[in-house]
Amino acid sequence: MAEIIRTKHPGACPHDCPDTCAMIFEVEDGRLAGVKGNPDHPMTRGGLCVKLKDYEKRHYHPDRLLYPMRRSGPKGSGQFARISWDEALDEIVSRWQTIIAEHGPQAIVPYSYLGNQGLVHGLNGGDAFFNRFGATVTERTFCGEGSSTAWLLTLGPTAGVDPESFIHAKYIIIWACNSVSTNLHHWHIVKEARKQGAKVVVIDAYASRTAKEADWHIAPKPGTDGALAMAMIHTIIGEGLADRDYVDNYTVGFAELTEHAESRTPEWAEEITGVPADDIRKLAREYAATQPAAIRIGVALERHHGGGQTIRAVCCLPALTGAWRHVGGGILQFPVWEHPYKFDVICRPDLIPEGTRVINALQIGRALTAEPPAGPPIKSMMCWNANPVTQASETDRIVEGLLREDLFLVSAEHFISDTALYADILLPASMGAEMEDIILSWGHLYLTYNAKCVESPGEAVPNNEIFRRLAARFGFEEDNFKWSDAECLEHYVDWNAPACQGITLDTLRKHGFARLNVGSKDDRAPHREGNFPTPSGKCQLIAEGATNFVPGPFRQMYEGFQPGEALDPLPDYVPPRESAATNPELAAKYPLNIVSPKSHGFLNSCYANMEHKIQGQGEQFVLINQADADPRGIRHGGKVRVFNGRGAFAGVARITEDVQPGLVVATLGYWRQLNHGTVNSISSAELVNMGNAPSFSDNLVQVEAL
Ligand SMILES: Nc1nc2c(c(=O)[nH]1)N[C@H]1C(S)=C(S)[C@@H](COP(=O)(O)OP(=O)(O)OC[C@H]3O[C@@H](n4cnc5c(=O)[nH]c(N)nc54)[C@H](O)[C@@H]3O)O[C@H]1N2
Ligand SMILES: Nc1nc2c(c(=O)[nH]1)N[C@H]1C(S)=C(S)[C@@H](COP(=O)(O)OP(=O)(O)OC[C@H]3O[C@@H](n4cnc5c(=O)[nH]c(N)nc54)[C@H](O)[C@@H]3O)O[C@H]1N2
Ligand SMILES: [Mo]
Repeated sequence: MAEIIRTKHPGACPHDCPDTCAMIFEVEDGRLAGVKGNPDHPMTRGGLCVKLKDYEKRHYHPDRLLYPMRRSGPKGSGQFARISWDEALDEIVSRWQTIIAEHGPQAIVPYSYLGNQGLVHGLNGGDAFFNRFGATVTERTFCGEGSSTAWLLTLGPTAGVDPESFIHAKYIIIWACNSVSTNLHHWHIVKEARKQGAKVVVIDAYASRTAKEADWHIAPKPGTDGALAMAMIHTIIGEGLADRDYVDNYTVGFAELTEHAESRTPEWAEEITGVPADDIRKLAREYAATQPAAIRIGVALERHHGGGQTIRAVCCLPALTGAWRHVGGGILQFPVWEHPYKFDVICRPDLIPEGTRVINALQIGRALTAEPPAGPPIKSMMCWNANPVTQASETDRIVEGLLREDLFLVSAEHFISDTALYADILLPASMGAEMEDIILSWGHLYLTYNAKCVESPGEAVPNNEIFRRLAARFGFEEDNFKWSDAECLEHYVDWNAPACQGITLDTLRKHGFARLNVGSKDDRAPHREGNFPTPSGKCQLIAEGATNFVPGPFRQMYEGFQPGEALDPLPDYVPPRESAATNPELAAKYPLNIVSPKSHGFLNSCYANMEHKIQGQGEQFVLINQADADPRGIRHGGKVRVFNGRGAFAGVARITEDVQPGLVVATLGYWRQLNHGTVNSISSAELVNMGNAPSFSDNLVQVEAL
């Protein structure tokens, strides 16, 4: 028998996650036989998460979409028949041409997100095509636009503290981030820092896996963190704990912030947050006194109406205490700001016709039904790298929209997802090991390369090839549409940038990853002497002229974006929209707050259709406190229905002290096709007051036993 040879190739996890793990693909006989974490990578360290560790099973899953298909039954029935690529493309082109003739290209809406994080096949992969096409621009503010706006207003486009420098910290605050599940490869650095004496504080609405491992878990009511942060500012300034020398030299607005924070006492914050005033004082004192002190904020902090202003307040803390002076001191959001990607080349915002309308992806349900945007009707949508039916808010409306007989839906996918289920044409997309790319990271300071090492099964093709084929049919002549994937990589990274010094595409291909040339984790203190990339060059405690968003690559590169609405230039507590305090009428009907964070065992909705992953994660649960369960006749393990005016979903009750009275928690990702509704059936599509971010932590519900 011939010996079976296993070859190894550099890979990068393509999923939407800060870790962007460097992997090793193992190939046998032309098939992906296994994946390992790259042991040489300082963050991945040979480990992969429970989702990815058998990635080959996803590649060869029996349900994988392998051929183009056309709908052969009623919309949503799941009946499809195989067609050829030519037939699929012919149909798309002819349907779109008919729509263009009648309504113009803006009647067609692109819909994508971070199902794949590659520079070539990821988030921005179709932007150049649809911008050239003249389609409606869909702004993507799912994740991090509120926090990015707050960050840019306060600190500018800095990577902040290097996640690896946390090893030097002696006081670590993890704020609304469930690292053990969502940022695993940062968590082991935090654990090591703790071994070396750091105290780890987790601020989370409930006892998440991460909160349970902390030295101290602080549990504010959801959406009230702004009050907690303002009371910390009050205490730090009022008790003379501020580093006056740092403040005088490297910040603007200290006098205004001092005055503003005067009434934001810990007692005031206790009323709002439910956190005892003495705990707030203790937190502020310990944070100010222990250096280096590092804060890691999670995306979840932005998900209520005042999320942006909350993050502004938190971003002020390390400048007030001078934490930036130290290696391992400061704050971390998305280090992506120092990655040298050429988004203008990738997205080609210059191709967008002037005056093109913009709709928000989170509000697609409204746009497709009751609240169509001004301009031509939406007659077609193309969806790739995204699954709005499970992931976007107001699901029932989205489904209602996708069921419209006059809407032509094209879906490029790996599986018949909850969204693809409603497609008219399905296009099979390639997976990780089947296409070359550099995978973007928003959680570390490395470039990470992904080799193509196996052929796609069936007739699947990479996203970029789908857009190349469509561009050719429409006769688009720009270079973008002619570059091979490898040529794209040459053009999409600024290889001459100082951050790329010593790195070439060839060295990256060989080594799989490369640390950007931005200083070492052991001596990097980027704001030791100010140097904030803001208009003032200082940390902007007051941000004069602040508006409610700053456009960035995630939302859509678009030069034509109007500046947002004017915003309070000082950070403050802005209450949630849905709470007993702000909307008592609604709270009388729907008295419980709900938070719907990520599932440990799924990656957004990915993997939530794979039997063994569902077994690992367990069925959709609803965490509820005994005090809320008893009066509702809910018992542990019993079925419950969670509902409000927007919709309902079902789950299994888990009665636990992990959630405080008044709060329920149900995690995200479960497929609607396999469950009764999903968490997003109840979530509102209202955008928060900064960055048009989603309001997933700002929803009231009622729960009943079934
Ligand atoms: N396993 C796994 N990992 C993932 C993902 C996944 O789906 N599964 N998704 C990836 C993506 S896209 C992202 S954006 C990141 C997100 O990663 P995180 O930023 O960690 O986001 P979440 O898990 O949604 O929420 C984190 C924690 O915030 C808490 N929280 C929610 N609202 C509030 C609030 O108002 N105040 C406070 N103090 N806490 C609050 C939740 O209870 C939760 O424990 O994770 C990435 N990694
Ligand atoms: N309630 C609630 N809702 C949330 C959140 C929450 O915490 N709570 N989190 C929000 C956040 S932070 C985010 S980032 C969004 C994520 O929202 P989405 O990005 O829509 O989430 P995914 O479920 O990952 O959907 C990605 C889809 O792309 C497909 N895909 C993956 N790779 C490829 C590829 O290479 N080509 C093609 N064509 N398809 C591919 C996958 O199969 C999957 O169906 O969800 C948001 N929704
Ligand atoms: Mo996200």
